[in-house]
Amino acid sequence: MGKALDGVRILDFTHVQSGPTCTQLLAWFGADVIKVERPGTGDITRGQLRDIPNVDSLYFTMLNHNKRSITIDSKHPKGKEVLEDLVRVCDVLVENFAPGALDRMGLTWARIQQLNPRMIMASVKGFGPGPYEDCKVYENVAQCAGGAASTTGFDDGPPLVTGAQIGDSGTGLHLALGIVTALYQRNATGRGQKVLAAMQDGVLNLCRVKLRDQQRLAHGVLKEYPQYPHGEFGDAVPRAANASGGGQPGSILKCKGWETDPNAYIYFITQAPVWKEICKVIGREGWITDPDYATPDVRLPRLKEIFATIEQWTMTKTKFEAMEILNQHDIPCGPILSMKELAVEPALRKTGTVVEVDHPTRGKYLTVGNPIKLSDSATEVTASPLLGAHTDEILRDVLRFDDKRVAELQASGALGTAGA
Ligand code: CAO
Repeated sequence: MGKALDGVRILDFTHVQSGPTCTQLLAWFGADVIKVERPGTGDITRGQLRDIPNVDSLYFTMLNHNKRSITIDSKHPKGKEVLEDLVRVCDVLVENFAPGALDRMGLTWARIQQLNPRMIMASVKGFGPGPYEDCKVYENVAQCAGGAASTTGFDDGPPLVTGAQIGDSGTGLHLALGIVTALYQRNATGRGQKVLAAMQDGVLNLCRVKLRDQQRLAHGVLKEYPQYPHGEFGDAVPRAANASGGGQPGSILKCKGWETDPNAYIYFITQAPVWKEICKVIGREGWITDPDYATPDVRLPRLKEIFATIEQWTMTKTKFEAMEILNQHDIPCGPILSMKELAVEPALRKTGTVVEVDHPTRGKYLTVGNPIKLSDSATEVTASPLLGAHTDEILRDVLRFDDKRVAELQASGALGTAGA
């Protein structure tokens, strides 16, 4: 079976998390991803958060599957020549250096267009043009600057960041969409273009419901927020704890075993169309017709009490028992699943969302596979490359360098192999 992006060649100048998640997705869709790394150390994450000495970290391996690695010193004159040769034969250059780093390597947009007018140059930056455009940014900075932190957490606590890497992996996803869109447009125009995904923009895009609420606030308090009816609303969207971000109120409720298991909870949504069912399941049939509970509007000021009552029921069941019963009645809910539980979830293994990969020096480990399933472009997750594992192969097969040229380059130190 062919792959959706067969024939697309990516010059992958990414590091850490945001850029690598993007190019990993493209690799899973069939692109040939050539990861350029600094000789000796490579992507800094290879050595970060290591669990096994001298073995590429899980941080690195889980973000760089299905790629090839070439080591090039981009500041060495001969290294620069190789990079320019690669620009000529690739379709997309992806990078997430600090602002200005690529220009300092000599790879300005003007130079790239000269070398290859069809080249798409895709970048992740912390901020778009504006006062912060020169700033370096990491995940949590983006979560804070993009509006996620100010709207996450409990009303009486500080802003909170979320474990979901919406700044890095979220922006990588945005960038991947920008790249395939630019590739599509290139079919018609024959020209490349620049693609920019700023992490602040990506996080704000994912927080758009909160900008919605900011504007609703001008017309009155937010009745589905836990601050209503007794708490205070200021002039900015408050933290909504575990309230649902949509039109159907929801909350996290304790289940059987919560006293000892930190994840014995369920998310419960009091969706209006199944209100009758909810009342029957929890034994409060009276609420079906009671004018204080019968409609969504009258329930809003009573949500705290309603969820506390439902919790009396969920606490008599494990989260899986509750899930089973509630789903028989089409009541939307979801167990709070730990990473331990997700790692052994058979359905996720079956679909390839969680896969076991064999790595040449690490052995077997678990990773998250491609979460996007294409019926005509299957994903096979292969190990991340060892540092520089494909340097020779790429010089010979992609750039068509002969033995003499490869030997000269190796001797020059541009590949970090001088004297090796
Ligand atoms: N050979 C030689 N030098 C290389 C090289 C290679 N193959 N690859 C990179 N370098 C050099 C760069 O040229 C740059 O040098 P100069 O600053 O002297 O020009 C240098 O390595 C460091 O690049 P950097 O500034 O991008 O890296 P950093 O570790 O200082 O900063 C980060 C990391 C992530 C803060 C920054 O890259 C950034 O803000 N990126 C954009 C936003 C982003 O993607 N953030 C998410 C990161 S994941 O949480």
